[in-house]
Amino acid sequence: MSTARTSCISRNSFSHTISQYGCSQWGIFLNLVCRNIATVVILVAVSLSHAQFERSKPDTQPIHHPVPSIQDTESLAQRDARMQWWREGRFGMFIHWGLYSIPAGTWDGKQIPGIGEWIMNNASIPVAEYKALAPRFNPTSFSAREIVALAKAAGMKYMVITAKHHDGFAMFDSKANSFNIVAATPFKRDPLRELAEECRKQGMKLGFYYSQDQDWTAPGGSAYKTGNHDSASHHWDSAQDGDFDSYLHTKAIPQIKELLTQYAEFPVVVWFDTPTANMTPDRAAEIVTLLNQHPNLIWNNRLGGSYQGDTETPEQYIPPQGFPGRDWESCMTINATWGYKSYDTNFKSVETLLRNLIDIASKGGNYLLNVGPDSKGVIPAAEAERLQQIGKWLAVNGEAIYDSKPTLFGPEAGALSPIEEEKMGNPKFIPSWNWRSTTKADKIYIEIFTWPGSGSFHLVKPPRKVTSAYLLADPTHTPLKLMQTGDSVNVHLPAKALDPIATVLVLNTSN
Ligand code: FHN
Repeated sequence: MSTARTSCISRNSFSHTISQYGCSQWGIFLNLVCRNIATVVILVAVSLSHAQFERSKPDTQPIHHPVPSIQDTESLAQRDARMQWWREGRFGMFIHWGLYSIPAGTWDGKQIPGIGEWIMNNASIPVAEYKALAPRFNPTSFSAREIVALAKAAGMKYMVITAKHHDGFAMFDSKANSFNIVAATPFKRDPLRELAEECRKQGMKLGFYYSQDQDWTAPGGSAYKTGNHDSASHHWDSAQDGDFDSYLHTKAIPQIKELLTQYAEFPVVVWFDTPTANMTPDRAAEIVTLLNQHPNLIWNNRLGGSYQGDTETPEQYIPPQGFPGRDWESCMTINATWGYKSYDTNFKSVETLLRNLIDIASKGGNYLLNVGPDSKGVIPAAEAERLQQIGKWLAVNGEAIYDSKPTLFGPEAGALSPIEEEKMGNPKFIPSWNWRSTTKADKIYIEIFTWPGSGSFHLVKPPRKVTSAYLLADPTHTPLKLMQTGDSVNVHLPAKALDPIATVLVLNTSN
């Protein structure tokens, strides 16, 4: 564990390159996987114990922080209470929305490669030219009511919106800096305030993303290096040059204060991003002093300065084993960009999105699924439709996901390849997509993706005695025939799956 922690610090806090966030020390796991796709005869050798997926306070030496954070001082019970709603929620909406939705991936007539919200950096757009987008930003079709309602319909329990991304444009009413949606655009409305009101009305939790370190329009803000940008400052326009401390003290810290105080009970989450070497422990500690004044707040592991925060944040991937001992949240795009790009139609299928959610829940994590509203403030129809479909599945099967505990098995998720390697030279994890499992109290849920042709689901050595079984999508919960032979159990299934993507088999169990 301490090795993993060291690795996190070096990758998250002191890196100038974009990396996959989170520790990747999987160790030697998944030593036995037996699967038979045709019959779903699964020999479950419990090589992974339940405890490996449980989230608790890590058993590590505390890191010395200039200002102790809440995670350094609270008890395990206090931490569990603070994290409770988040752990139960499992599914959240990430919203990347800002000025970059106007160019939507195209600048000077050219399609700019890369993610939409990075267009300023990727196309080396001068500060004045980028700032000139603000007077053109008038997202009159933005409806907080509709967006919150969509998140609810999708079965999401919280949302996190970009209050300020790396382009430095604040999507809220900021007195600290006038480059914001209220002061600098004809729109003049504060979407964060409107979302806060709607979240309050509709019973949704609201969090704010804030790029505390990179800021490409404020003098002194950091920038990741792209192409031929200056090798020391990574800037592409002298208007970006300045003193990082003065950026921190005149913009980032005052704006974080505003975000923490202007919206009553929100934010419940602060989502920091891309710390660079500039975010030293002492500088991060100044931000932690503010965060500490909000004892229920949850914040991620991307503040920098060696602070670990509450949550690991694997980006665009699902860790094969979750993060033992840590809360975690996989953040993923619905197509290939976070911020809107008009020509990115590379949408993931509902099947993929739903399997991701189930896979993540089975490993004890949360799924933060991104949408990118356009310059009128509308979530593209292809994204909204997918969310509605996920919500339909959750309306029937949500019991297996919300507030669930991770799998009691493990090998069903896949195995390390004996031959294939990933980029770093480690064995490649090959996921298997037959089924996943979650648990709650005395129930074991088996989310079946590949319906067995054999007409039964077979478990060898289930970790608890199976007393009865039914399908969650069967409104009558008619008991399924069980056959116990030796130390294995066979559950008879109907010929056809009740859901083409995932049918949930519920096993009532006793110890
Ligand atoms: O650079 C950002 C990126 O634009 C996006 O916001 C993602 C979301 O996790 N975070 C950074 C890359 O890790």
